[in-house]
Amino acid sequence: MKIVILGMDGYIGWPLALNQIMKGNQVCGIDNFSRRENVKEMGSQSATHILSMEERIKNLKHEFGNNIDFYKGDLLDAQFTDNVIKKFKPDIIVHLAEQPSAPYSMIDQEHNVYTHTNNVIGTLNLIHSMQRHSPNAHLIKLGTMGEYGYDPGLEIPEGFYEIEFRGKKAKVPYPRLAGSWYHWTKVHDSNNIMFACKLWGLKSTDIMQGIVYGTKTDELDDEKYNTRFDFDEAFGTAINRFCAQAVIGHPLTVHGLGGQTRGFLALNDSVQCISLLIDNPPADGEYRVVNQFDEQHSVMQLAKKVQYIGNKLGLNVEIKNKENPRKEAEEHYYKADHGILKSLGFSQTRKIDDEIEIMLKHLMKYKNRIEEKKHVIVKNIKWK
Ligand code: USQ
Repeated sequence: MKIVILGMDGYIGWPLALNQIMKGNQVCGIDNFSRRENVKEMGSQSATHILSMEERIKNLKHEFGNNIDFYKGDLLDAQFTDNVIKKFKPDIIVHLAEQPSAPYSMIDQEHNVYTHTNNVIGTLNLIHSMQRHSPNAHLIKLGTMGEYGYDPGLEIPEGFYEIEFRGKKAKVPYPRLAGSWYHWTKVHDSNNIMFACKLWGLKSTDIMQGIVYGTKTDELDDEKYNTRFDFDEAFGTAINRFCAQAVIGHPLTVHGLGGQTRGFLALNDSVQCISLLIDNPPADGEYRVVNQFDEQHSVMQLAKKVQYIGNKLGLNVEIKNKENPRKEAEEHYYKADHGILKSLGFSQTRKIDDEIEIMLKHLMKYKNRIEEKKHVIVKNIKWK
């Protein structure tokens, strides 16, 4: 199969590219390297040492032959996007090329508008190019569980639900109640893609993904293939940040009482899920939504896990609650379906406790790189 991976330089894009090349698929990667730049803007760097894309491609070609192409470019450049889709004529397009940080989008107007432009307009350019040059391709788009939000206190289905209103029944999109400007960009994308499927008969899977954690996948054994790992306040997510903090003896930064609950999944399982979706497309014209996570925990439960496992490894891990810089409830009801991926054959390969141990041991090798940038751990980006 011919697969375009948009955002191939990213945390998930890179291990996914390795996974697909090792499966014998032909991969064409695209990236504008904005993640590297945006992390630098935060004053930070990846904890793991990562190679440049040029070096990564050189190593891959050396080991796996010429089944890989890479183009530096931006989805905001409609001509560039069009040229790539026209030239490569992919069977599958995996779209991971978005600004992924909620805190980054909340810094100020400029960061909010940048996130909206990058994510929403970039996706619009992509679906127009698809319609022109690859209308039969399967678009796999990374959305987020955060599109549903964490407020309504209702169970969450996978994308759609049945309602009865004034005597009539219908299956309609489940309400989206996102909690940051970033999360809203994903909602706008979802609406646009759903409409494109209806209008042009495109087929797409919209992934509502939970929080991904870890440094390793089955394909990432060799340090030269490391994927990035962020721990700054904007680009590091809770569990990855807690592990980086534990390694340098920084108290774990639990927001409020840590009562917010999320769905989680290991990097290896995120790659496994996307790979399953690649192999199992929806019908022509179908817009399919899948909820992609496997374990559910509160932030405080996570911090306690990192503390327990870290202490077992000889670290001295302290937890420190801090005032929550976000607009979030202290606690909330959370129960979300996630059966579609299981029905396609997904089964968890990494349990959170095991992966935390693997991650801590791996990050200990990079303690100096985390120490060097420890000032980025608390920046106090507030939801204003
Ligand atoms: N949190 C802490 N301490 C920290 C960092 C975060 O207590 O040092 C708390 C936050 O207040 C929040 C929870 O942990 O309640 C999750 O925050 P997060 O930064 O790990 O995740 P979030 O902002 O929700 O965004 C991340 C990814 C995003 C993805 C999303 C999936 O950055 O790309 O879409 O997870 S989900 O959370 O399911 O919406």
